[in-house]
Amino acid sequence: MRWDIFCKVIDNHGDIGVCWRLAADLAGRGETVRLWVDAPGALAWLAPAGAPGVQVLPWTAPATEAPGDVVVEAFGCELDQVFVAGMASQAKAGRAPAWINLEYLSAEPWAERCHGLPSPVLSGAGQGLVKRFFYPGFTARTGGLLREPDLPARRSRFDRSAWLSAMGIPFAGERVLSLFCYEPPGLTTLLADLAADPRPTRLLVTAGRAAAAVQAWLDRGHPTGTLSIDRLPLVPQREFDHLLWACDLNFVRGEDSIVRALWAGVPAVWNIYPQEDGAHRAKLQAFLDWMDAPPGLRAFHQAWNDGGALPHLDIEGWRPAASAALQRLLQQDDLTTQLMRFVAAG
Ligand code: TRH
Repeated sequence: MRWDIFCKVIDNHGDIGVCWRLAADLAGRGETVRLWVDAPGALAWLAPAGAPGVQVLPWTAPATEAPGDVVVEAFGCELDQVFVAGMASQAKAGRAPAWINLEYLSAEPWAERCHGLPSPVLSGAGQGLVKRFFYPGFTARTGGLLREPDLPARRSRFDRSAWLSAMGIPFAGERVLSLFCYEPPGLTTLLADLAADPRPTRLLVTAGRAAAAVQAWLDRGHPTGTLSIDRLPLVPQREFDHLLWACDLNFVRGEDSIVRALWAGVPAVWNIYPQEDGAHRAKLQAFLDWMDAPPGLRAFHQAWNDGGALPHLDIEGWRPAASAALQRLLQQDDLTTQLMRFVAAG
């Protein structure tokens, strides 16, 4: 089938990150995809090699091409009326494209309730058409999570030492952590704790806001003690996955990276995307509930995101919850499988 995925980059890298993964995963399964994006700049490092079957199109002017068989409106970005008019005329000809509204990820109970609901279009060029809401999620009654078919096999073949050495990162058996975050209140305490810990730590810091936040701490002259810091360049998504697989614990953020951290099967700490109305707090609690997170991991999340006394890292203690979460998810169909089935079922 021919898919049109529309993506508006609000900020950071999550919108395009999720849309690219979906586009590439669909194409990997033999689908043909046009990815319309208003700000494609990040794709230069996120997916420098592109993907066979995915055509990236600038969405800086109204899309006037004839719609494909499936139209995905990612994260409530609004389609151009001229494009919707094209969908309506295909519908009149008996070839109505499936119109999917792909939503943000949440473990809150409403994701199950709202997943799959139809939304009849009552006005405008699309009057009479029906969009359907597709909610990603962590349970069998949601649309699931993006997971390429070969991911578990690639993960189990992954050689951590070889990857670290190929990246030019020295490794002598110390614990390895990755850092991808905004400016979480708990960061400075974490850095000080790691520096003072008798066990050596290597912290792999991603480019951008995480690197700037760590640099600000270093600039204040804090001693680094047993903490070694390596700064990474922006790497393609595939390498980003490898980074998460190479670590004993991952600090992640946003939407896509927390999902990828789950696939790594090791503990993760989520710097949730802050929303002005504070809605992110309920979202974080729902995720920790679903994770069956032990009290120490919950307390760490609380302080990491909102401030207060930061508990010590307990990687070993948090590992069983991460393994169990991975096993639960592997029993469920991935998002692309479910989306294709949802579209086929009409
Ligand atoms: O960048 P994020 O914080 O993104 C988002 C956006 O802010 C979005 O508007 C918001 O709604 C959402 O969060 C909740 O975090 P996320 O979602 O993890 O996306 C980051 C992407 O960047 C992910 O696909 C991984 C990728 N990435 C790389 O591929 N290589 C890198 O070197 C880095 C640092 C990231």
